[in-house]
Amino acid sequence: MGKPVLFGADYSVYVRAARLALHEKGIDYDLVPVDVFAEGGPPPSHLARQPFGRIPAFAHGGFELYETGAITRYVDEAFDGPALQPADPRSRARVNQIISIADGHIYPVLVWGIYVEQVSKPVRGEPGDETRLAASLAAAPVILKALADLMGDGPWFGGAALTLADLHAAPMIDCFAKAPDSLPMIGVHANLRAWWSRMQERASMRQTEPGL
Ligand SMILES: N[C@@H](CCC(=O)N[C@@H](CS)C(=O)NCC(=O)O)C(=O)O
Repeated sequence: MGKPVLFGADYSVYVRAARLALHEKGIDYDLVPVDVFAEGGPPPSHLARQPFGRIPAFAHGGFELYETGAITRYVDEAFDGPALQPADPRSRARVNQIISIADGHIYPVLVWGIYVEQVSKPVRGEPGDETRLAASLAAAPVILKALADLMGDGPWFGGAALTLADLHAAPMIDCFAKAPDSLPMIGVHANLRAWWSRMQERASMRQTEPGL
């Protein structure tokens, strides 16, 4: 059927989640660069694949797909390699719960509200939005506690084995971890701190490091 193709940029946390799933499954794939922030907007060829102009988009043997959660679940189910979703309905529900929390809370608050405002805008010479940053810093402990409570004894979000929950959360936590106040906030939760160390040691995380 040929190699799957992922369209996107390596700096994107969503592209990285999809790449992590491909790497953890041991699947050879092509990453085709797309600049959704290009002057004039995303290229028409990308809008034909992803009408909302977001990354990633995915194609495999004539089958086209967008929305990262759909892509990572397809990658897990359509290819050989270690299962990235538990079979048991309750554990699987937990994994899906974490992925929803990543989309609904980690991404807007820890990535956009903290990482973008406190790290990435200043690096680009742009002032961060102090009001948004303060609100996000106030909201972050609730998110981190929810994650720590759901992980329990772990060692992974889905229990004994690495799952898509870890792969969706990790790229976002990697951005958050670059913010000055983040590590003490993560450190309040020993299980989350240990998870983050384990995650950073994975070859897939190193292989998908943005800019490599
Ligand atoms: N719901 C989408 C979200 C993807 C997303 O927001 N990607 C970001 C990059 S991390 C993006 O394309 N941003 C472009 C924009 O906001 O215009 C998915 O799950 O794939």
